[in-house]
Amino acid sequence: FIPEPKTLAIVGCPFSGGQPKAGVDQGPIHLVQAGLIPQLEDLGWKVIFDGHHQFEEINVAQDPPIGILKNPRMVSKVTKAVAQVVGEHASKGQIPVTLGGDHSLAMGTISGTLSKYPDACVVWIDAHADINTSETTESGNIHGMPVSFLLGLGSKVEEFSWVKPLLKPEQLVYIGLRDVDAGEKKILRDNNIKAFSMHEVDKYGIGKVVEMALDHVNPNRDKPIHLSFDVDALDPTVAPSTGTPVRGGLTFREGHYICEAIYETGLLVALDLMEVNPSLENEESVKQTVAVGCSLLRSALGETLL
Ligand code: HAR
Ligand code: MN
Ligand code: MN
Ligand code: MN
Repeated sequence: FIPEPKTLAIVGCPFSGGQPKAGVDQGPIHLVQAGLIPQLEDLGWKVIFDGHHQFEEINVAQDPPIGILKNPRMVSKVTKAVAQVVGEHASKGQIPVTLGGDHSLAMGTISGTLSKYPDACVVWIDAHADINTSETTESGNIHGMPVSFLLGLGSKVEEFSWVKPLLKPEQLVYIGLRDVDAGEKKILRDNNIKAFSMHEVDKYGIGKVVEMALDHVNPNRDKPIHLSFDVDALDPTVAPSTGTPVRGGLTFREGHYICEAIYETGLLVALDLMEVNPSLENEESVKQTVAVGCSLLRSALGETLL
């Protein structure tokens, strides 16, 4: 008897509309060209490559800012399409692995996951909290806002009415934060959202931090996990090619440890790797960042050191 291999669906999302820097849309293509698919097959997965979704059919002729939110119609339509694709893969029992693209995409991926697994928890690995509302955002870049939409915080933006506030604060935990806006700090406090910044990583060590993070969102280790990994959580010396690098980040091993520990729970149902921007820094930096991206994904999907 040969058991049906467990199946992954790679969803490439070459999208950059949630932030101003060109090139992050080329992230997924670089990750796949670096050999991601055979690397995951080598771990025993059946890998369905669902393509690089160009979202060409999404045509937004006029997209003036709403308040200061930039490209709101485009971001809304693309993330809605991503929610649909991710939800369909999840419904088939496949693990959607979404390659970004900017982190506004997580509005889609997490909506897709929650449509199939309403009790899933979200482990968000990032230098940033991405929880600005339309009231608090100073940049108007929607990649700094997806979590607030998922939680239903802030005043409603009609264009994003398709995003159902399916995530509750207790279903969310952050690791790696170190560049959080004042307005975001207040949101985290007011909503009792658990966050482990780099200060806690230094204080307790990554092993303890991951244990405490899972104890918070998944105390009985029985709920599905969506891991959303922004590559800028890593220190810029480890992952330089990203749009908003912040010094003092996770080491190579700390990043990988998080992925390994989540895999070990056996509860992973969806995975995002976001914000790899192959047009930033030099050729060596790009190679390094893309390689680290592939390597994080392998760790989250079962690669072990021994
Ligand atoms: N907090 C800032 C803003 O809202 C910066 C957000 C940068 N976000 C990302 N994603 N790179 O994590 O604009
Ligand atoms: Mn498809
Ligand atoms: Mn992010
Ligand atoms: Mn970030």
